[in-house]
Amino acid sequence: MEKHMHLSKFLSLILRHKPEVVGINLDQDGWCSVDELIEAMQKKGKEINRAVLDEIVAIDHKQRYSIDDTGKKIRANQGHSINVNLDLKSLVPPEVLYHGTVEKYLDDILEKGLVKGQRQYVHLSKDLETARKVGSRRGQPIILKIDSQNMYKDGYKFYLSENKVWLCEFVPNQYISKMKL
Ligand code: HQG
Repeated sequence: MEKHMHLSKFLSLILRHKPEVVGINLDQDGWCSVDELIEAMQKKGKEINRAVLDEIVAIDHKQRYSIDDTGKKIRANQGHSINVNLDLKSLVPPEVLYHGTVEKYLDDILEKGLVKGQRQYVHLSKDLETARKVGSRRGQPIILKIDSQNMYKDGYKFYLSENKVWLCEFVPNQYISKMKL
């Protein structure tokens, strides 16, 4: 198990979904004060301090969090369900991107396209292995190949998060194909 996994999951909940669980607010760009966050987590009985928080941010294998240049603010790099402005620039995507999911969603996805659901964006990856891991969170993974080159040519926007997750608003079904594994 990853070091501090329980704390890191709680941090994701606060910084992406429900800051209210510890009674704090995020600003419109998703940042909050590191000191306030630590104090609020401590009040909820969590054993956290600045050194532990810095370690969580540093060792996170997906680099889920950023601390700003002043060292005083922290935010999640992607994955939000609350509306925050990450100020992402639209970029030219790789020719192909991948999305990992599971069988039970497949018919819906092939009919309606990939939708963002609770989150702010649909999450895509440049490599197959990441997509496989994302799908595996829910069971036997299914990998979808996204024709991002043609999507981009057709005017769809793609963004790259600080931690290198490709994001878009929606993937229409004509750009999606199921990979034979
Ligand atoms: C599915 C984790 C039915 C979609 C991961 C997925 C990722 C549809 C689920 C990040 C659908 C949404 C995001 C449709 C999409 N009908 N199901 N039309 N369109 N779906 O968790 O991509 O560890 O919001 O296939 O590693 O699984 O949290 O998205 O199964 O990077 O940092 O609806 O979360 O990162 O699930 O995962 P999610 P995701 P962290």
